[in-house]
Amino acid sequence: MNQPVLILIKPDGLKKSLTGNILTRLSETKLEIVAAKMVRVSQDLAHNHYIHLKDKPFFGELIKYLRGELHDRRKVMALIYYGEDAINKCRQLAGATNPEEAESTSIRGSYGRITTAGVYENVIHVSSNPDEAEREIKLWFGPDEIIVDLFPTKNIEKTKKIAAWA
Ligand code: IDP
Ligand code: MG
Repeated sequence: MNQPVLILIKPDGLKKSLTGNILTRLSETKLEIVAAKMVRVSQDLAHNHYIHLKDKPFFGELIKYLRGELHDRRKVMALIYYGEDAINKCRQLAGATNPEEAESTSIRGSYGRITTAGVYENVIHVSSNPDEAEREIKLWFGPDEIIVDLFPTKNIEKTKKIAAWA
């Protein structure tokens, strides 16, 4: 079954210049990239993204990590890959959450580490199941930013000043 998956190259991945490397690894999946952008992560976005972990002792540090406060890189790269069994394929390549337990040839096994503050810096985020993928994609992307129709949309009236090229 074709499905979408949200991928984030986290601030440590960007700081370590791993973007090309990670995208090359992911291209082994033969999945299609249907959206991509650089994002400055707000407190709200980070909090909502990791809401399932909000009671964990490492939550505060995890939010700082995703926002780039630990790496002086206030950005992440967000992508949506789409295709057959996309979630499984990407999670296989990413490896286990704990980089020390991840297979050594996986992305996290190759490039991840555990900080002295105890956060797993594991270079990449991959949605863990179809429901999470849908929830996360709707947090990170609007319908207009994705080149295929993934989920139902509605039209809303919005009057807001936006920046345009001068
Ligand atoms: P996942 O990223 O493999 O789906 P989640 O359980 O969703 O794993 O955790 C989200 C992120 O929180 C992980 O990628 C990692 O950066 C961090 N994390 C998860 N569990 C721990 C932990 O036990 N200690 C420190 N950091 C953790
Ligand atoms: Mg997860």
